[in-house]
Amino acid sequence: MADGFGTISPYEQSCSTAYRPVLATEDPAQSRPSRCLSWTLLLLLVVDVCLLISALVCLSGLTGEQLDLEKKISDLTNTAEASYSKATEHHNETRTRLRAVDSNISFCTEAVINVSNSLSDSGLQNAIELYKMYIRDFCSKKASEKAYTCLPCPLGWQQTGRRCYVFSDQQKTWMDSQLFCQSKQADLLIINNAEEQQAIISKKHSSRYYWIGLSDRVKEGDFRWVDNTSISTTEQFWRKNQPDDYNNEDCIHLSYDGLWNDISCDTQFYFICEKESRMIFFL
Ligand code: MBG
Ligand code: CA
Ligand code: CA
Repeated sequence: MADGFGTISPYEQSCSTAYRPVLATEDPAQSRPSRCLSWTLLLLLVVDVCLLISALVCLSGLTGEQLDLEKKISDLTNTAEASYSKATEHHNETRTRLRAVDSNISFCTEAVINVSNSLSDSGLQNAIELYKMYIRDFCSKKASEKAYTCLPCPLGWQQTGRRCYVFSDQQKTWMDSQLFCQSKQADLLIINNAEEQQAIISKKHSSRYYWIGLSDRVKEGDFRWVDNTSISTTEQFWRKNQPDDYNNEDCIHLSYDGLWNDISCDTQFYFICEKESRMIFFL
């Protein structure tokens, strides 16, 4: 067995993958575990060194990236700080300017009022007069035409020739209706002829009663329009057997069919206001 170079026992081969001769001088019972340990330690050391080297390599890379990142953050911080201080500067400047403008506003307002006063006193009045002159000239040429360009009804009123009508959307007593019309520079409707009677019937709501400007409130049987003209001067469109002054009926309304009836003036009905169209701008 002892050939100077030693022999390999099955035990040793199982401890290490590497081939390792056992010296003849060695006591195999004692040296086998310690040799196996040293080989294992050596292997561990090599592995550790490798790990350490790779860790160092990684760390050095990380540190480089970290440094880059830190630099970027610091650059950004500097830029943001610079922008902020610039914005603050602008803000302060704007505030100062606004204060200056503010103090000037009251002065400007006064100036504008003065200028507009002087304009309405002289220049503006002249301009208006000139404008009126042109309109008058224009309208005198238009007068022969049937178009009432220069004689319009107010907004919301219905126009038939020079007559303007408005049909109420609320119900009132006869007197309140007349007062309402007067507040619109109008009167309750006066029906002058059959043509107007027909025009009104065609415009009115078919299922509503409407007050018209006719009554015998002052003297029983003496029917007068709100402009105080007598009914005898105009055509009449009474319902059958009306007027009958049934229980003191003094005010006249249009029935569903548009024919006339006298009824108590305190009844609440819809009503029709009428006024003449006027030259534009009241020239
Ligand atoms: C009503 C009239 C009323 C009175 C009454 C007489 C059915 O019509 O509205 O005013 O005239 O008739 O019966
Ligand atoms: Ca009456
Ligand atoms: Ca009646």
